[in-house]
Amino acid sequence: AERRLRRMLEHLVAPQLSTVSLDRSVCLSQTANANAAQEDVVYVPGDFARKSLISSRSQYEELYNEAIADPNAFWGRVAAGYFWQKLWDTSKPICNYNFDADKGPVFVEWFKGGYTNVCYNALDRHVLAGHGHQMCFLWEGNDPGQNAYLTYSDVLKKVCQVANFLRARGVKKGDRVCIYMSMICELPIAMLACARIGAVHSVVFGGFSSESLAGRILDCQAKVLLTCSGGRRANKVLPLKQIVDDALQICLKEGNFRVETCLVYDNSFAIPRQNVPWVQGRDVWWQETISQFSVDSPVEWMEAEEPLFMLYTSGSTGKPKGLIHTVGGYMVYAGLTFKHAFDHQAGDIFWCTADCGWITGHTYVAYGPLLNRATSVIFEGVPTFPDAGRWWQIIDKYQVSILYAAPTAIRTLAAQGDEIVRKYSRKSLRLLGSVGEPISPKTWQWFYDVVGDSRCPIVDTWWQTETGGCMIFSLPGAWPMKPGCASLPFFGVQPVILDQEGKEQHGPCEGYLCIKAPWPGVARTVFGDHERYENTYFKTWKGLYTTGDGCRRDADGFIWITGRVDDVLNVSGHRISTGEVEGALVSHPLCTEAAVVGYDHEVKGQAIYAFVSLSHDATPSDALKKQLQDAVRKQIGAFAAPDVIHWAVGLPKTRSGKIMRRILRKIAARQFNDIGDTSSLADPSVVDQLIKGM
Ligand code: 6R9
Repeated sequence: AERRLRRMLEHLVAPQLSTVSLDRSVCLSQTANANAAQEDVVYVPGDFARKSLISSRSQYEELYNEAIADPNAFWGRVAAGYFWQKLWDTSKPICNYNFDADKGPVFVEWFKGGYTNVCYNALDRHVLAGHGHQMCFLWEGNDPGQNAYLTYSDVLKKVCQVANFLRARGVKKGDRVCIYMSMICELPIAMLACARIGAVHSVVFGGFSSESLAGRILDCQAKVLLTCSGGRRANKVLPLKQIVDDALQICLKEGNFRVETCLVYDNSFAIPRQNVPWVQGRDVWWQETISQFSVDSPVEWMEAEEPLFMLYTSGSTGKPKGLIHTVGGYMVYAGLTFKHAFDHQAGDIFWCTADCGWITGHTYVAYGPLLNRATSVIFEGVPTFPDAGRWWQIIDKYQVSILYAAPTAIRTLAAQGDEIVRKYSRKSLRLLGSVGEPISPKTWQWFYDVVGDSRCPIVDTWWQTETGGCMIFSLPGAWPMKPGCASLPFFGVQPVILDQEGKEQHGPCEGYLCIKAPWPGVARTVFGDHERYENTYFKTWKGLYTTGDGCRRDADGFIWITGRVDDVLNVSGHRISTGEVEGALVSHPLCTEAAVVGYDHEVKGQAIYAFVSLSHDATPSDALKKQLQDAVRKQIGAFAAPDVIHWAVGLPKTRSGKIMRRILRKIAARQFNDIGDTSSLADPSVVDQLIKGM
């Protein structure tokens, strides 16, 4: 396999690009508004722009306008690039929808009546066309020296074996399968196996606690669970199977629900087999069992609007929602956004550093790259292990040409200085991408200058679990970039910016970001709770999809995402609900009330600040702080533990009892002179008490 990889790399290394940083001649004429401040604009390096798929704003505009004016032609053409066992009903509009909850149930349908299979399009299609020998996954383990290389036909065979196993265990189309694994190749393989047989996968990020996992298993009533014995992150061992066993205990106790089968990949790098807890009859070892199944497996043809997967995400209130993505629309949208956001071309080596437990991993580790027959790197470890040069070493090792990462990791690495980056060549890179949270101009510039040697454009991609794929991004090569700006909507995406009253604003403005009409990748419902889907996304502003983000539009028409406008926190790119953290805190017997806000954090972007009131018989102590943090670790996961716990005698509430988070945010940010109006508080003196208690 190593030799094969080396041979492939010889043929396929990305074109060598010049190191000229500012070739202003290429894109100058394409600026929407030549008055834009020069210092805010970074021109796409000439070499890149000359070779990019979309190389001008006018070319983009033509496609953008067509997608809106004639969605049948535009999306029909894109969808025709895939294999359909039966074509959608072309006598009807390609998209049928209602976004206005007053007019009846909200629904979205694309390619209705068409039958296809995402796994077939991601694997079989390429293998049948003679590309089975092409590298699919280049896997790099947590420890340097651990790697595995799988071609497209290798992956197809493994997927078929897992698919056959699932069928043998009685999994049928529409059944839910939960996946709880670390970033090994078997994770996307498991997802594709589900897609092959029409089972709905629900991947739960390996950092979630047993209680969170149990909640998700119960909510979707998963028939089978796929996991691995353990995972490794830096020097830590994640006892994944132990967490699974705890979760399944909770399912039994609290929901009287039993998962019938648990398939366990023996990841002996992490945990020796004899230390893995085992339940006879329910648990089976992956390697031994799967190898007994055939490497051929028939495809389940799926109607375009049947579910492909569900993924839980946090909102401002209540328990996490299991968003449903469907076969046809998601496939087409994941495929096309991958191609254009990353300007993907033959020979690229793509690396998305996200975990498959999040939407970014679903769309740009598993589905998008495979639908485009890309070769991609999958990395199990962390950026700083064994040292902060690991990412750059991996880039050189695999000749990565496109790197897609999160600002929080980029900030972590920037803090280590430039020297360790410069130790590595990084010559293979030609494009950089960012996702998950706003990237500050400072971090952007470091990424651009140091990591990309001022030679690689940066595509800043704004999107959400709900949107399925990238929505607003700086289409690489098409127009000059502005550091920190997501810029313009993708083909067919119609952003609308509303003011406080919900009035659509035109021209330069700031307000709430909504989307006017459906794109193929929008989530169709919340599993088991369509009403919640309607209430969360379609009731705030009539007839529009509400994103929950705020944004600003500048004179060039470029959109700058300013962050969440609801009670959702973004800690290191992880979406966390304030309500969930508060719920975990008040579950502690000594905590009577809790209010959680975010505050700016150098590396995490946002960190969690919790105001906690204790019952009268409790004494504040460091030990108690730790207990409270542990309560959050246990109920949600370590990544959601509050960084600061502030003992609060009282919380600032309105006379109707609503906590004024605006004030708490100011206190957490230590902006005491900027607290604002406190006259509507039931007891304004609590503010002074809180400040004194800092
Ligand atoms: C893909 C993903 C979605 C929330 C979203 C927004 C924030 C994501 C961003 C960004 C600014 C970007 N967000 N990308 N903010 N610029 N490029 O991250 O999905 O986990 O559902 O989070 O993340 O606030 O609403 P998800």
